[in-house]
Amino acid sequence: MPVIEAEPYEFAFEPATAALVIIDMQRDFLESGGFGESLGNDVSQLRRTIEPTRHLLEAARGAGLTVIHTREGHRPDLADLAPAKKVRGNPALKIGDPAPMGRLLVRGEPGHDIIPELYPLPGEPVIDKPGKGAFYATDLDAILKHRGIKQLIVCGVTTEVCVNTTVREANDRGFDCLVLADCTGSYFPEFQAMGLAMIKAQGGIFGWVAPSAALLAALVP
Ligand code: C5J
Repeated sequence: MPVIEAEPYEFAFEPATAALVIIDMQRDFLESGGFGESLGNDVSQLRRTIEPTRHLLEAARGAGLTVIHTREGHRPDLADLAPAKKVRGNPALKIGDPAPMGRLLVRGEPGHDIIPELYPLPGEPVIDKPGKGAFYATDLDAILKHRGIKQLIVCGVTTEVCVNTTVREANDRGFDCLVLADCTGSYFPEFQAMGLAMIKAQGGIFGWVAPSAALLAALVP
């Protein structure tokens, strides 16, 4: 069994029961004119995650790992959008409003789609989620259980929001999560650092953290 150098201690990687989960690498979060920028964020902060994640995705596909993508967004009729989520922060542009990449955070719009660099292959499940966590109101848990998955290798954005929420949900459901530091990103450097610190603190209370190079060494011997 390959052992990955990680914090707070080594991660015993079991490729046959592991899935790569790529969280919300959508145009709405990583490109100008989308939901992330509409909240006043500097989207360029996230772009450093693309190349290491692309490299890892290629290696995971080559090694036959289960690959799962998630997208945050809502039905075009917004029936699944909690009123509290819509008005939070009193933004000038709200979820569902027209923007340069289509209606913000709405399924089927160009901005809601995954960035071209990490586009899913046919057969790779894409989980559409209305919340921050990938388990809430989705079939992710069933898909993982049906495939016998026990470990999640987690990448994506943003570290302190959807990545942390998903890792906490997964941890409570009994999955071991390894979060890849260079493949996760935040609009705020201090939240990137603390978002990872909270996962690995207290003996790995939510999971493990490692650089993608540590996992690549096990995937591509
Ligand atoms: C946010 C996410 N930040 N994918 N969503 O609203 O982290």
